[in-house]
Amino acid sequence: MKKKSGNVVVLSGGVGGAKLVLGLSRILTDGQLTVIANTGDDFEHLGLAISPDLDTLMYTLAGEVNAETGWGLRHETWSFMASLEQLGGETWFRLGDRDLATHIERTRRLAAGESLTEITGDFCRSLTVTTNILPMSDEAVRTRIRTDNGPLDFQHYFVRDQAVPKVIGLDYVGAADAAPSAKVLEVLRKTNLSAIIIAPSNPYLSIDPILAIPAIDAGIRGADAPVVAVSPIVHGMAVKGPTAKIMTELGLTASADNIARHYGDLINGFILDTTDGNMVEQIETPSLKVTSCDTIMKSLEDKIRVANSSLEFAHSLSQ
Ligand code: FO1
Repeated sequence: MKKKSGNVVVLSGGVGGAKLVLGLSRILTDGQLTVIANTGDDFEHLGLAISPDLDTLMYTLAGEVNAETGWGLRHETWSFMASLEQLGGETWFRLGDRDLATHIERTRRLAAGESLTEITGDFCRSLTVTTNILPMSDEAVRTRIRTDNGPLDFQHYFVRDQAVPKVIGLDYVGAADAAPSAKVLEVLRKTNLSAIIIAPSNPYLSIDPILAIPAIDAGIRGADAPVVAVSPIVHGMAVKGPTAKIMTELGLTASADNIARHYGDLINGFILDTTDGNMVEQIETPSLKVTSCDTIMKSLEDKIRVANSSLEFAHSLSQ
C-alpha cells in the first residue's frame, strides 16, 4: 500500500542509488518523491550530450533498465557500435541503438536552448515515470579525477580506464560557481519535507559533486527535514564500484564509520549494514543517530525494505 507522508528528497548517483530510489517510488505516492541527481559524470561523447545517472534513474524507474549492467536499456541492440568499430571510431563507451535516441534527442533539445531539467522532465513523462528526477544543475559541473597518471575526466577514469589509475584527489569543475535549478531550490525549501536521504551511492564520485554546489549544500542544511545517509560500504567492501578502492587510495580505511565521518555534520542519521552493527555505538553522537539494517538490495522486495527502513528511521528523527 502506498504511504501518505511528507515529501522526500533523495540525493543519488546512478546504479546503486537507483535501487533505493526504485524502492522509495513503490511506497510513496506520485509527486512525493524527488531525486536530485548527480550530473558530474555527464560528458560530450561522439558529439552527443550523455547524462548517465539521469538516464540510469529514468530507465530504472520506467522498468526499462538493463538488469545485468544496471545502466542502459533492456532489449538493446548494438548495430551502431559494430558499424562505428568497423569505421575505426571510438567504442570504449558503449551506446546501444535504443539508448542512442535518448542522447540524440537530448543533444538536439539542449542545442535548441532548452534546459536539462525541462528535457529530463519531458523524457520522464514520455516513459511514464512519475518520480521527479532533477539534474542537480542546468549548468555544467564535471567531476575530474586527479590520478597518479594525471587528471582524467570522469568517464575516461571510470569506463575507459576501468577505475584502475590511483586516485590522489577529485575536483568538481564548475561546481563552486554553479547554481542549482529553481526546481531543486524549491523542493529543498518545501515546508512539508519529511526526509532528505543520501542514497548508498559513491560519496566521492556521485554525492560530493551534488554537495559541491554551494546553494545545494546550504539548502540541505537549511531544510526542515532530517538528513539520513545510507552506507555504501558493507563490512569494509563497496556494495558496487570503486568506493573502497578510492577510500584506500585517499589514505582512509574503507569502513562505514569513515563514510559517516565523511558526511560530518550534514547528516542527522546514518544507516549502516547489519554486518557493521557493532559500529553503531562507536559512530553515534548526540547529534548523529545511527541504526542498522540489511542494506543489500538485490530483489525489488529488498529495495522496498531498505526504503521503508530509511523512511521510518528519518521519521523517528523528527519526532
Ligand atoms: N558503464 C560502463 O562501465 N561501460 C560503458 O560502456 C557504459 C556506457 C554507458 C552508456 C550510457 C549510459 O547512460 C551509461 C553508461 N555506462 C557505462 C554507465 C556509466 O558510465 C556509469 O555507471 C556512471 O556514470 C556512474 O554512475
